[in-house]
Amino acid sequence: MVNKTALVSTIASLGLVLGIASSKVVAQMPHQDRIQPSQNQPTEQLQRIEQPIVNKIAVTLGGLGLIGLELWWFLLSKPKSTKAIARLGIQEVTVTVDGGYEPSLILVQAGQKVRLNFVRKDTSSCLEEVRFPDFGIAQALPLNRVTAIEFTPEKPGRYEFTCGMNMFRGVVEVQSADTAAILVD
Ligand SMILES: [Cu+2]
Repeated sequence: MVNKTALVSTIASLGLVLGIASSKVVAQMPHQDRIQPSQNQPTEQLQRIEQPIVNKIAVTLGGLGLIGLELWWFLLSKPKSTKAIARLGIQEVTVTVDGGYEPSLILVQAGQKVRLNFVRKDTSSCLEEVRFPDFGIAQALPLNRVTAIEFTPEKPGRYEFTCGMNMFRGVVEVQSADTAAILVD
């Protein structure tokens, strides 16, 4: 958390420095025009002086927009994780498939059966199949229906699942039973 905050402030200040630097460059533009006076008509010179002010505003707004985008990316776009709830010895989670997987990070315990209930709401053919290469699973997901995928992860680790074209990804994070107990306490 501390690292993330530090990273965000570093990026934000970098963005500010860049913004200031580029507005300085823009501010210097009229001077260059005076050093090298053009032999064109006077109306064109007037237009040249006006342009840097517009550029300055554009650069400032652009910089602020970039900073906002960076903050959003680092603070709000982290993957949604869900810890599986075990019922009758099965760890069950519903995964909504709509422009990706939600949740895209699923936390489970090792040595216990996992059941992921996929519900595909996305009509694109890209997401019509889900694959769990580590468990030898490739399953078609019919639209607007629950498709249960079951496996029992024996070893702790991160197990990726993807769409049929390897474009969208999710992760099943398997924790050892001991670690999971500590986290609950
Ligand atoms: Cu795909």
